[in-house]
Amino acid sequence: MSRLIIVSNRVSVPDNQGAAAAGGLAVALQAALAERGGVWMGWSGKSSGDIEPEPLVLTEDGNITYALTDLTQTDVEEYYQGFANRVLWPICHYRLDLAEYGRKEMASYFRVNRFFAHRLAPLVEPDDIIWVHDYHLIPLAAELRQMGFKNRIGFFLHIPWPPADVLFTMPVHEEIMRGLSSYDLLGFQTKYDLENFAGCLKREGMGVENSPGHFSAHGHNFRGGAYSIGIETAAFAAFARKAAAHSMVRKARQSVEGRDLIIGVDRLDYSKGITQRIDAFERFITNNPAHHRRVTYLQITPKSRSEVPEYEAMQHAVAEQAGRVNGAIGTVDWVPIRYINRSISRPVLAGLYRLAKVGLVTPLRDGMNLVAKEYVAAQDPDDPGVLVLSRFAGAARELKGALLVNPYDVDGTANALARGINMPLEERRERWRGMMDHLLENDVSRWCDTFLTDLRAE
Ligand code: GDG
Repeated sequence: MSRLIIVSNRVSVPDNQGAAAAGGLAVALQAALAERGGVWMGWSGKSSGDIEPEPLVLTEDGNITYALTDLTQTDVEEYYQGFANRVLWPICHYRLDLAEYGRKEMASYFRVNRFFAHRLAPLVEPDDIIWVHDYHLIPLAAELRQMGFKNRIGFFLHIPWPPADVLFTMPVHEEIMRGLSSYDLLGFQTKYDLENFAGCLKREGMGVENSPGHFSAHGHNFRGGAYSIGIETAAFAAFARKAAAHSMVRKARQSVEGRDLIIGVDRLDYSKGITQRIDAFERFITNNPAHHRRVTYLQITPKSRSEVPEYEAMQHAVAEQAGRVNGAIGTVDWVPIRYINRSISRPVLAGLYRLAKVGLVTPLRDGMNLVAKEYVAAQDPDDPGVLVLSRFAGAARELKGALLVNPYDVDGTANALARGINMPLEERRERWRGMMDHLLENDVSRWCDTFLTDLRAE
């Protein structure tokens, strides 16, 4: 079997607690690498200041080699915080209003991709297959091709792909489309993202779709498909069952005794719809006085990308909003919203999912959303909770037993919350069983295997 090389902006190097602590995606990729032997290359997360980064730091772990590079401070600011997080991320999440174009940032994005290609090149052998992840590294295959590499190269996009009218607002959209056309296989989260990509390619005659999922553009034939990412379902379910005994989870259970728990878990990101969700929770309480003092909404929101101004502003906005709602509807013995603005450990998270009667997952736009899948996997089969899920998350295409909502519709989300909280046991069980069966069958190992099998096929 050919060796696998994975390239992603950040690399999940197993720490002394073992790989499992890193979460489903890292575990699946590490398993795929261990099976075939291989290399995982990416940015170390560190800056080399204003001097050229040292050569790659290689760490061997069994038959896996982790290859890390630093980036200069200018590249961290322009490539990562600038173009990746202030242009591609907002555009792919349909936030044209938040995209900040700058020539320096765009140039840095392509420069860093060339730098990655040059650092990777000495490690690549002719039979290796190369799997590139996410929006930071779209031009990587084009750079490798220019250097003469003929390897099979695949790309998986973890975030949504927008329609042409949105993408084309980006000044370098043609270069980005050209970059994607250099891969052999493009993986998207859903068929809607794939359709959007095909629409972008055809709109200005940049390429053609010869048959469904088979494209030609810029003199290269390639394929595209929908590969919805999963979680380690069975392992996470067992993990959540055990986590119920964790001391922090027991304390949490005691502290909500007699009240229903609603849980939200999101990186602090404007795409996750956190402020709209808090509005919906407040509306739910206002419209349903019977639930006043009878529910607790726990929102766990680790800080994310705080160097980017929009994220810093949001941090203040969410804290202020949660405080305002607590002030407006709370009582001396009831804090309606518990807001935690930092990361909590994975076992505690799993136990809290299981404790919650409703999982409230309402992104304004999301490639997939693994929280929705983890919430389902963590439930007690005898007494499962209800998933309230945004129709704009990729996961909504799969999790048919969820109560689907439009997160922009505050009343609609408030009504779904009421329906979820009051849902009879039989209906909860039936909805949950269907979703769980789907997640067991379509777990992250299957996602990984399917993509790699298709990438290997000529
Ligand atoms: C991108 C795409 C796509 C969150 N808070 C804590 C914590 N988490 C973990 C969750 C989950 C992960 O972070 C978040 O994954 P999501 O999928 O929900 O969202 P993104 O980070 O935006 O991921 C997304 C994904 O890539 C995979 O393709 O689904 O659409 O945007 O695993 O559990 N984990 C711990 N403490 C926390 O406080 N331990």
